[in-house]
Amino acid sequence: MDARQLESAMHEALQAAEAASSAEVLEAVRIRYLGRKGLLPGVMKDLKALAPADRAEVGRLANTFKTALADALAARRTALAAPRESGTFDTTLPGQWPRPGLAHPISRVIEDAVAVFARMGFTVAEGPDIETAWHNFEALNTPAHHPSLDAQDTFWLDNGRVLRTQTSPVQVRVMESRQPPVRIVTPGRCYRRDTTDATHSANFHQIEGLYVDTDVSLADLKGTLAFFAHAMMGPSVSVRFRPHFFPFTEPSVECDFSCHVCGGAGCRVCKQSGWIEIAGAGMVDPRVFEKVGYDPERFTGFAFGMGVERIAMIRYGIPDIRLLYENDMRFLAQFG
Ligand code: 2NL
Repeated sequence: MDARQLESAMHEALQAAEAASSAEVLEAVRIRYLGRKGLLPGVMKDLKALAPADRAEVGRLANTFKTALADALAARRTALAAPRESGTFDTTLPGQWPRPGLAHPISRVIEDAVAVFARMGFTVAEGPDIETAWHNFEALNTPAHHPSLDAQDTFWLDNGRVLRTQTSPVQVRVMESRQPPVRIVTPGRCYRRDTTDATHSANFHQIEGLYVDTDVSLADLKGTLAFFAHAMMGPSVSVRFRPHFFPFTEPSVECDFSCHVCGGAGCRVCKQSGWIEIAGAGMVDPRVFEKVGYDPERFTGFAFGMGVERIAMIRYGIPDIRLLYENDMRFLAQFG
């Protein structure tokens, strides 16, 4: 075989390597040219028969052929093993499903609580986050010297207004705008100048409730919160009421739920007491009725308030309130 023939065989071989459609075809190309009985070993064996000048040229060309073909075979082998190029659409691949969205645990608790109170005839009322001192404090019988008015506890704005410290001002606004019967719950964001730690946040949420009519009693309050406890935490949870003080209710109570983890026997969650503090409540103080223009001789009512984050933490076993505000999907995705 002379140099010209060898050169054309090399082009053929390189083309065949580049066009090989499978690993098997590629291996057949290798065997045809580089195999023991292939073209190139044959050329090397026949070198001796050539004239010395031709021998040098054909030998050099045979070496170039060998290296070039080995490179082409390796490149094609890699390409055949690689995933399909983009642009080819593999209809057998599984689809990519978007992850379904889910409500934040704070929203979940608000939605569930509102649904429970709706079954007892309560509707939702909302109001502004920036409140007058009248709606946030004075109408609620909270005297000007009360510690909750202190600038250390409340965000006061330059214009004399406040970031509401509870959602009761929403209830004051409803009472100012219409006569009883009133049966409302007020979920919403509240603000206090608390230093952040595992159980405190300067921004937090509350749900308050208000029921005013003729002949509303403390028994109605107890029944309402007991129903809420069962619906929210399960039928085996019971409630207890202990005397307390709030400026806006008289008498005032604190409402505890029996521990849903140990059933009241005592555990880490309830700090061995068997009970968990959930809500503050009481009969609306007649002085509040006077301030909003309700006849305290004709109407009675109860009100209650509870922290949404606290209920979420108890319900889902969340150890630190800050986890609720970090928007970390590794945390939030657990509450589907
Ligand atoms: C608590 C205590 C409470 C109220 C809120 C209220 C509202 C009006 C009139 C009278 Cl308009 N009372 N709200 C009553 C008792 C307790 O909240 O510990 N909240 C987390």
